[in-house]
Amino acid sequence: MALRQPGLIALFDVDGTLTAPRKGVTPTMLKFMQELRKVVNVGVVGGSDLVKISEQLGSTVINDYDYVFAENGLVAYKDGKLVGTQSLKTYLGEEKIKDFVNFTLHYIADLDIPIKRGTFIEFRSGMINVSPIGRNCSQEERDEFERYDKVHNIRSKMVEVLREKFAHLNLTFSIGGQISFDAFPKGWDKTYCLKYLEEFQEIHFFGDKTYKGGNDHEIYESERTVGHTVTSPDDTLSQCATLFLHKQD
Ligand code: M1P
Repeated sequence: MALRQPGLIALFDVDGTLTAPRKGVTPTMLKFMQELRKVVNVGVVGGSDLVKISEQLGSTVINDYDYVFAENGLVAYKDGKLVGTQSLKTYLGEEKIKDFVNFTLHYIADLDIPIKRGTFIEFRSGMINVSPIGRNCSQEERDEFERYDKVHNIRSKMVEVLREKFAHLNLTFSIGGQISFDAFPKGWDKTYCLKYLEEFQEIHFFGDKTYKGGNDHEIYESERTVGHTVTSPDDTLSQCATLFLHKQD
């Protein structure tokens, strides 16, 4: 068996890179990741919280990879153990959070979209996730909202308003999924997880939303990483096989 290369890590976004958006990982990808782990260190970094990442990558996810970064690394696991969390509550304070939540809920209440469900705001450890349709919509309703949003720009218009209204909070708004967007302090994007990877000289990052405005953009552009844009989980698999596995032959 080839030895793992020290100083080298392959780091993967989740939605659109290891899995289809909000869908579970395929057995083929799981098996491939375990093969990859024999030759390089492997980490995953998702915008979602650990509950959702576990739904997608499996309940043993924190033990299946060398590093798992939930909420962009604001909740970080190494070798199956929690190594760091960042708290939005401490950073912003209750008053500012309340203003943000109140304004956002009023905005959503006034929004005329075909359907609304529940859980319009999800408060996470290091970010606030906002969904105009509501997070507990069905998969079919989720897909439908995504199509509707592409035509009507519900999320991007809402982000514009929030960005202006809460300019003093210095927040980043990131549309990384199908039905929602994340709001977090500047710098708490996916580059945040790099602080846990100081020992690595070569960090290969794979993501599908590497374009400006996408939630993989900052880490893809970071001088600490070698960025790779992928178009689907199959493309991830093929690019990684070429980069890391074939050269072992
Ligand atoms: O990982 C990308 C995004 O995945 C989910 O987005 P949505 O539910 O809109 O498809 C969310 O967990 C979001 O926070 C995350 O950035």
